[in-house]
Order: sequence, then C-alpha cells, then structure tokens
Amino acid sequence: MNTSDYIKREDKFGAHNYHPLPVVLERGEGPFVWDVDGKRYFDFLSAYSAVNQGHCHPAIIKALTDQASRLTLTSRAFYNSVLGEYEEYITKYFKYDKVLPMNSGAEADETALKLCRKWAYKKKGIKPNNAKIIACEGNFHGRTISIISMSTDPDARDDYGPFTPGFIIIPYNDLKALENALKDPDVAGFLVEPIQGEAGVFVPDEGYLKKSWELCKSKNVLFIADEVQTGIARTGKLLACDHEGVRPDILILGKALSGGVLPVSAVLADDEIMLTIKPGEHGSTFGGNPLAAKVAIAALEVIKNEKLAENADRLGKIFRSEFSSIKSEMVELVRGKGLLNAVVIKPRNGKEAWDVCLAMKDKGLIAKPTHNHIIRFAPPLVITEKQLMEAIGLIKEAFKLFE
Ligand code: IF1
Repeated sequence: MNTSDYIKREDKFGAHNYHPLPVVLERGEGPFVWDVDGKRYFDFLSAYSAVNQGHCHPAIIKALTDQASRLTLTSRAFYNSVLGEYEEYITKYFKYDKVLPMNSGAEADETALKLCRKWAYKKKGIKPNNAKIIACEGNFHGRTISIISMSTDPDARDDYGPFTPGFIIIPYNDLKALENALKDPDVAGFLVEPIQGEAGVFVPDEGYLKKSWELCKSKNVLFIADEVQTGIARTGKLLACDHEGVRPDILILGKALSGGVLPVSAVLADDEIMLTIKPGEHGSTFGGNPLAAKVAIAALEVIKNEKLAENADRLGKIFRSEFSSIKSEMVELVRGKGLLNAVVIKPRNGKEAWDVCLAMKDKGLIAKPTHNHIIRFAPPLVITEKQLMEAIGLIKEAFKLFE
C-alpha cells in the first residue's frame, strides 16, 4: 500500500469529520515521526500538545507495558492498587486537595462545569437551575453538546442545536466585560483558557488572568482554568496560569497528562468544591483506570526529570526570535509563549497557510493550519536546540518557495 491507498481507505470507511494533511505516519520517536515511505518529519503539532514528552517516550511506554500485563481496568465499582498512588502523586504535584480522573479533555471540561454548578447550589446558595457560567468568545473546550453551547465558532455549532442554557459569553481579554457579567448574582464560575489555542494561540494581555481571578474572588465566583492544551510545561511553566501566579479554583488537564499514550484527563480542586459531588453523582467507566494512572505518573515524572518547562521557555524565545528574522511577505505576525506558537500568514499570489504547510511537509516538517491563515508551531518539548535550529532551517526553505 502507498500513501494514496491509505488515504483512500480512510476516506471510504471513515467519517469525513477531518481534513488531514496528506501524510500517513507509522512511527514516532521524540520530536520525529516517519511516514509509510520511511521519510522523517519534525512533528510541529505534537498531537495538539498531547505529545509534550515526545513520541513513544521510553519511560512512559515502560509504565504502560508493565501495567498492561498486570491489570488495565477494574471500573470504579472496586478499588485498585494504583489509583490511590496516582491521586496522591498528582494532587501533590499540582497542590490541590483532590483529583477527579476522566479520559478526554471534553469530559474533564464537562466535569468542571458540573462541579461548578453543584458547588453553586450546595455552597454558594444559588436557587436551583439558576446557575450561570461565564465563558469567552473564541473558546475551544471540546465537542460535546454542552461545550459547543458555549462556542462562538459556526463550524463547531451549526446544526447541532438545541443548546444547553446557563452560559454567558463575553469577549476574551476584556476585563470590563468580565466585571459587567459578574454583576449577575447567579454567576457561579468563569471558565477560561489562559491562552486561547483554537483561536490561533491568542495570548491575552499581561495581568488579564490575575485581574480576572481577583474579580472572580470579589464575587465568590469560581475561576476555572482549562489548561488541557496550555498545561503541563507547554508554555514554559508547568501551568500557563503560573506565569501570573494565579491558582485556579478548578484546574482542568488532559492531553499531555498521558504523554499522548492514552486519553487521560483530570479535574483538580480543593475539598470545599470537590466534595460537593457524592457517590453515584458523576463518573466514567475508564476514568482512573490503573493503566492510565501508571502512565500519567510516568508522564508527569518526565516533565520534571527532563525540565521540559525550562526547555520550552528557552527554546520558545529562540523560536520566536528566529522566526521574526524570516524575511517573507507571507509572515505577518509571530506570537505565543514557550513552545506554543502561531504564525499569522498573509496570502500571496493565491497561496495561503495550507500551501505553506504542504511545502514544509515536503521539506520534512509537519504542522497544521487553523482558520485558513494561521499555522500553529508546537513541537514536542524534548526537542533540542540543535534540532530546533535544523527545523527552523526547513521552515525558512519552505517560505523561500513562495517569494
Ligand atoms: C480536535 C483546536 C487544539 C482544548 C482545550 C479541551 C479540549 C481541547 C483547551 C478537548 C482540545 C483539540 C482537539 C482537536 C483540535 C484541538 C485543538 F484546534 F481545536 F483548538 F489543540 F488547539 N480544552 N483541543 O484545546 O480535549 O476532548 O479533544 O481531548 O481534533 O478536535 P479532547
């Protein structure tokens, strides 16, 4: 089978809910992936930041295979010998009283919304069914019906109604709008991405998170951070909220929590909030399974042992400064934090971000456009400076083709 055969087969038997770059991958190691012809690429998407620790990290794969042959799933109807170890590990790691384990990012976001509503009725004293949660324009929190009920992206919403009520949508990076929305006494929470990923790696003004947190505190409203994409060292700190010294009341993690090995997500909070949910009131068949628990411990260990936050911080600065030196009329703007970066592309001679991505693929580097005119650059955080410079060389060569 060649590349085109693989693509045709997916096209014939799979739903058409994606439009991938025409490359068929079969192997990965560290910052690299290889296609079915054996060609090597720098992976500059990292599975949307799930593979921060690099592809097939040996310590994570060892944790996976060791546990896989012992016990993989018990359900939460019984205790297992690993879950408690993981719960202790992750709560000490992120400094919260409790964790609620889930699988996908969307499920963790849903969990946070439910937790916030429960807290609103049990603790804040909001009248039944009246609680509201504030979210931001341009958000991305996943694909469930309640989550897309907060979305402002027509692709995510159109023809999926009716939607879940109880959300107030305000502009992102707008403290006045937040202050105004918080006047409603039925507001229970503010859900925010510290950097908006899907919106094109939109970094808010310095101080936005800190001031938002303070505004929430003044109104007894929970500050809920979706760090599914920005968390776990991606932006140069363990959490993107750490850049402003903000401690969310509810912290949502996913993606790199497993190093890209399995879907593992988590919601962290202190007892006052987390213990409002009682047995039988929320859960998941796979959440907290021993395989995921061992993988997540290993994945978080790698982040610490290999100082990946420091690496992301240092190499991110190099990346942005190298990129600003690219003399291409197509490069309009480079923005980001750590190794979560995006380049805004100005179309030229009918060529746009998609064409640049095809050219980079030919040169040996894969990345994906978002919103037609933005390319996200987010390599695994294990990439070395030497490798990063080589990758930037390939990107420069690709841009030259459009001059
Ligand atoms: C896809 C984007 C990235 C997320 C945040 C929750 C979730 C995500 C902040 C849900 C997921 C993904 C999913 C992926 C595309 C992608 C994405 F472009 F859409 F915005 F990463 F930038 N919160 N983000 O970013 O997590 O349920 O998927 O595990 O293909 O839909 P999930």
